[in-house]
Amino acid sequence: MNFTRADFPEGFRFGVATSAYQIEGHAHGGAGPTHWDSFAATPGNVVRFENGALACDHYHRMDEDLDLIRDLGADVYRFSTSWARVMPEGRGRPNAEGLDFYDRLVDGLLERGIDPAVTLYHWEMPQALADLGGWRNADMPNWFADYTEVIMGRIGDRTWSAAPINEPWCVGWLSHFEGHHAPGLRDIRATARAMHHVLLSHGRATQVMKGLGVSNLGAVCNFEWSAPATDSPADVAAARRYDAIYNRFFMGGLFQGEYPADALEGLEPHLPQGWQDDFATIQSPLDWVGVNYYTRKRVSATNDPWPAYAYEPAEGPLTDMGWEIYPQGLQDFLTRTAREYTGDLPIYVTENGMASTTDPDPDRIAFLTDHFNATRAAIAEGAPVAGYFVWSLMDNFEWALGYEKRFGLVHVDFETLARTPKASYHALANWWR
Ligand code: IFM
Repeated sequence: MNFTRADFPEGFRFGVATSAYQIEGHAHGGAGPTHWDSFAATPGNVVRFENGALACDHYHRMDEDLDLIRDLGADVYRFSTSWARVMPEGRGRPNAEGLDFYDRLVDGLLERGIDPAVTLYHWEMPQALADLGGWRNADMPNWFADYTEVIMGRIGDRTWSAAPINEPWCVGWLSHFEGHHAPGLRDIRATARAMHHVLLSHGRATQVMKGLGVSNLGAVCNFEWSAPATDSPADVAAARRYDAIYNRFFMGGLFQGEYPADALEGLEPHLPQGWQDDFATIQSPLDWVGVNYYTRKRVSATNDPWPAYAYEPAEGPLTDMGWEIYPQGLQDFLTRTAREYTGDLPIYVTENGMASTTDPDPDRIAFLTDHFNATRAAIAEGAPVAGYFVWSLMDNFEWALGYEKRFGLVHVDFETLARTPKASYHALANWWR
């Protein structure tokens, strides 16, 4: 990797990202059950019936992991807090052990000179709230606001940045329409409500954090480039619909106070009453926006009811996820985000990386090199990109795909839990340190 820090704007921050359920080991430390535990316990949902009970056992190996981040030379560590670890029932009694854990995590980062970037929800909903309908329930924004108050009341004085919810598309669409993630629903009404309540919860949490004096607040969305399978008007329109649902719905809500017409076409009849009145909260001003980017999809039209599209097989070089390697999409999303939604607001690439079992991993080094170059190209075009965080620090629980898909810069042996930095880790350390 032939970069130096001087190849990026002054003050540009490099970092790595993880999430609670994917690394911590949810069985430890008094955390309450989550909908991912029950989803994973249902045969057919997760490969080899795996779950996050032990994961990387980061709960007990935190110091070793923080040393790895320090030795990598990362400026920022993006992690998430687990709602069910902080409040095992989702509401009411906080878990002192859980709060202490995140307190130690933040202090451990600061002691090592690393900026803590927290996300408050990265998918493991407390089961007690899932039992009440989870994101479908109109009370979710209130419960989420209460949780925000508890966790950020404890660590918000020392975090560098905070974002309420990771990847609203996955929380809303992937989990309630496609059924691939917990709670595994396939229901358009549940989907519409989840998509809207996620954004409203984001807004409520942002207001709570402002009230607490927490600084540097943002939103983290995932983006997937949408390419029509052919030039036919039907495929072009199908790709537009995919783009509306995946990319423009959330950015429209957060930064324009409206949802795109081609998403409302199918979702509007199922949105909660009075949804138009919620944009004042959803649009609470932010200090930055996070772009999670991995790939593009080729989309074709079908004769089914809305959204009437199908995914075509990916072409070209693929990662172990079967995702096309398409760095141009990152450049295009970074410039489009600034141009159409956020103007001068700093943009962070809050996740980017590849699944590969190759070790040593020249393929990951090439992938990251291409995506760093895409980021530099976007900056040259005027996009105010201020940082880039690799997904992920170490191999971890890749949700429905279990432990088979390895995104880590650090190899984890899931028998012994030994951590071994890969070639990509050393390649980054060479110029980050
Ligand atoms: O592992 C996930 C992460 O939890 C959210 N963004 C995408 C990653 C890779 O699939």
